[in-house]
Amino acid sequence: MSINKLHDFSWPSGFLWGSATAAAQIEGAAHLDGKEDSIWDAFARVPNAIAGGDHLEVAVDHYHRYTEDVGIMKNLGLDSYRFSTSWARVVPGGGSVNAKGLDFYSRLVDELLEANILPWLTLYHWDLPQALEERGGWAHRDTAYRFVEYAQAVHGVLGDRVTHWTTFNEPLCSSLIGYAAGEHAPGRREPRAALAAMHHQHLAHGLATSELRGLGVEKIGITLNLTNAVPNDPNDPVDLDAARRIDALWNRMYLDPILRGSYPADLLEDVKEYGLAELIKPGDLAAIHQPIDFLGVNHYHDDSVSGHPVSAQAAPAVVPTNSPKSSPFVGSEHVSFPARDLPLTAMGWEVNPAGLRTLLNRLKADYSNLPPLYITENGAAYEDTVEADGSVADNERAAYILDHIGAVAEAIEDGVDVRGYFVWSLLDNFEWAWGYAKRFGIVRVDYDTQERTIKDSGLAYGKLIAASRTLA
Ligand code: GBH
Repeated sequence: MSINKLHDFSWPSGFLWGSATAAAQIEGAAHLDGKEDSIWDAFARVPNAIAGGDHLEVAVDHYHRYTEDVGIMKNLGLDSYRFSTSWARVVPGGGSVNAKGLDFYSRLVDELLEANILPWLTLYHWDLPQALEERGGWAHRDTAYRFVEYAQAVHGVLGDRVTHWTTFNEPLCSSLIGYAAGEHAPGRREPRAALAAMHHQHLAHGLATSELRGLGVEKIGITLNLTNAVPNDPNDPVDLDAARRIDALWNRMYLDPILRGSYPADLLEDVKEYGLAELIKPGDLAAIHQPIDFLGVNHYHDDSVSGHPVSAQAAPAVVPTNSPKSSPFVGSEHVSFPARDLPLTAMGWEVNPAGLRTLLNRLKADYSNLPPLYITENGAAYEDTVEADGSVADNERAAYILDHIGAVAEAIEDGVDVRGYFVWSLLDNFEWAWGYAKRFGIVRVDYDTQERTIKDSGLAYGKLIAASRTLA
């Protein structure tokens, strides 16, 4: 969609323009005011776990600069800000509540409301208290019950002001990449534990959703990262089977229990040797299958999938440093991801905005009870250069964002109920296993001075938001 057409597009009324971050990636203050280690603080101390030996101790110092950051959001014209609370700040040892930690979020929420920006809160964006990992982490069923207590604690302080609650961000990553591939915290390489983590996060989502609902929360949902798994050769049954497996593992393993109350039968078959079926206790699926008010969709790229080995072409890399590598593709370890003729971002991810339109239409077609959708993350890493005048001419990122927003507009024209778009990310930040080496921000952060500069992509996004308002 051309930029003119995009600026003239009439967005559904109330469409939310936002930007997203996550606690561990921006806050810093990793051991201040009672906060203790999360699994990411501990993981950062494992040699070679994180590129450049980077850690989360200071990050982009949002803990001390949140007032300035909210000012930037206001400048950009954002309707909403998606952030997460840190469990290790709120319930540091996994047991008693840290009032000082909660107070930070209380001040942040006040600042947002003052600026007329809707707080969009996520409870779990990957930073489990290390104390709970030491008791088994997500592989241990008990962690699901601890999560409900944590949700209650956050609600106790923010429930009077926060209306939009998300239980989990991308459980795929915090189960398969953290517990099977070992590329994310806690760095375990145990496929059985990864499926247990996945199931227990599902359970935690369901239990916390009913709990929060009972406490009177207005809107509750979950954010999933969804990726089209495209068969490399659509006429090759081996590739078709590989794409089906990856679709099951990446998309349907999350969508189906939440929206249909069951795991896909083909997935249960694919992962049979890893004991998922044996973990499911009577009542679990009913507990997971709670009505939700929205589904958050994080989308970055598609992948071409093959069942044949592809030499010299590894699986989409999460991090280059941590070897030996173990597979996140539990039960489908043989799959490969052949490169296609598409431009790539600095993460090596394909740029293909049409994939987002396809994905949104697929959700509508496949799930009859689909709640309203919000794009809760979409964005790109590029190697930015700072111009002599201090500006950042990140034209590729600007194009990536506008083209994907265009794909959302087309999906809306197709009849898909999409109600908001949050760009990832507001600020350059700690990109997990890549440390500070990859920049996703629409605002540049100078990591020496912590100075913030709105990049050209941020200016273009702000313009689009302003244009959508003059039409409304
Ligand atoms: C998001 O996840 C995160 O929510 C955010 O914190 C992060 O900073 C941002 O995106 C940018 O990375 O081959 O099975 O290992 C990233 C989305 C989904 C991309 C999983 C890599 C690899 C799947 N990721 N994908 S696998």
